[in-house]
Amino acid sequence: MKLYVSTTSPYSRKVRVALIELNLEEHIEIILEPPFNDSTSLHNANPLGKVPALILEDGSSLFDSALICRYLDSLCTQTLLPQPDDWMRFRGETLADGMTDAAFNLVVEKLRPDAEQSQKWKKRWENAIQRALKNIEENIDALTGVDLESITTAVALAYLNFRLPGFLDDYPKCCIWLAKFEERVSMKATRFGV
Ligand SMILES: N[C@@H](CCC(=O)N[C@@H](CS)C(=O)NCC(=O)O)C(=O)O
Repeated sequence: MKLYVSTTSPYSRKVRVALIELNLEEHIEIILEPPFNDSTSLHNANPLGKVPALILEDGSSLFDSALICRYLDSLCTQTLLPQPDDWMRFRGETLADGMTDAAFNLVVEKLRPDAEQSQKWKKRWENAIQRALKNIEENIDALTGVDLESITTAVALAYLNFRLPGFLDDYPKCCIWLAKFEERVSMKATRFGV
């Protein structure tokens, strides 16, 4: 299998961390494919033109980090998924993914020329990040295992530190929790931009 990724993409990192935690690294070739290069191979793998995208052995493809993680998980005896009815764990993963969406939108907006940036949307995404962080901070003591919720949360917090430093300053429990999670081999091996 082949996995198209970008080294600065939080969604790519989520899948790469999951890959390592599932001990599947040897079965997957990582291909660096910055999405804004608009390569035909990425477009063939993912019509949406986004990373990550996974090419399966039969040449078909899957995309969207959450779906790819679930597919990879299905190949293993161990699992990163919560019990099917553990809705609060799924909620946690969704919250972290949504915070990453807001952060990514904000980062991309800030890359535009100053005069073209929307102050309204920037404020909206900043507010969403702040509310999500408050919620994560309140619940982070329950995040003790290694699963898709904790992986997604760790990558989302690390992405804020990478692209939007300062956001975590008011969330000490998140900082302590992230520092501990970042000691994992899977996090060290997938640092942003490397
Ligand atoms: N929901 C998707 C989001 C993927 C995504 O937005 N990836 C970004 C890189 S971080 C991308 O490829 N963007 C290119 C674009 O928006 O055209 C996922 O979880 O995989």
